[in-house]
Amino acid sequence: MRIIFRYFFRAIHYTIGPLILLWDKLATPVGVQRPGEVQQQVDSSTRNLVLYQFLMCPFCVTVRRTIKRLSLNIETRDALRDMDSRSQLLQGGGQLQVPCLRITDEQGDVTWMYESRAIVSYLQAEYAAASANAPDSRPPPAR
Ligand SMILES: N[C@@H](CCC(=O)N[C@@H](CS)C(=O)NCC(=O)O)C(=O)O
Repeated sequence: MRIIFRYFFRAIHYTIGPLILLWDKLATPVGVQRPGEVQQQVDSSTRNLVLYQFLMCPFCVTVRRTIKRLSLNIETRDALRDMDSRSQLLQGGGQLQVPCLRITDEQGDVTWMYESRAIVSYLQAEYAAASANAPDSRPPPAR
């Protein structure tokens, strides 16, 4: 069963992957604009996050698009090609599955968050409010 999954993901990787990347390039989401000091606070908070990912993984594309939409500066590490990142993910998180968001809290405790949906929900819960105050996302004034 494992081998079937492996070949299935490999097939996605080399066939659908490039198409997804092309679509992502052509329809790149527009990031929210925040006032400088709000963006600085957001940047300082996202310094504690690292996204382990594969370039052509569709689940990773979903997370990267959310990151783009929310204008977050999050370090990404390629767990396919970069062997150090791959072993960090495996040793820290326990599974070689991407996307995985490494969250380090103020006490230095680390959480390895798997599942694209969980990661998107987490990012939205943490950072969409900071976007809501941004001038570009305010509703236009009533006439
Ligand atoms: N349900 C997961 C699926 C993630 C997933 O299947 N990722 C694939 C890459 S597209 C993976 O990590 N495969 C492991 C491997 O290729 O070794 C999610 O939504 O994040």
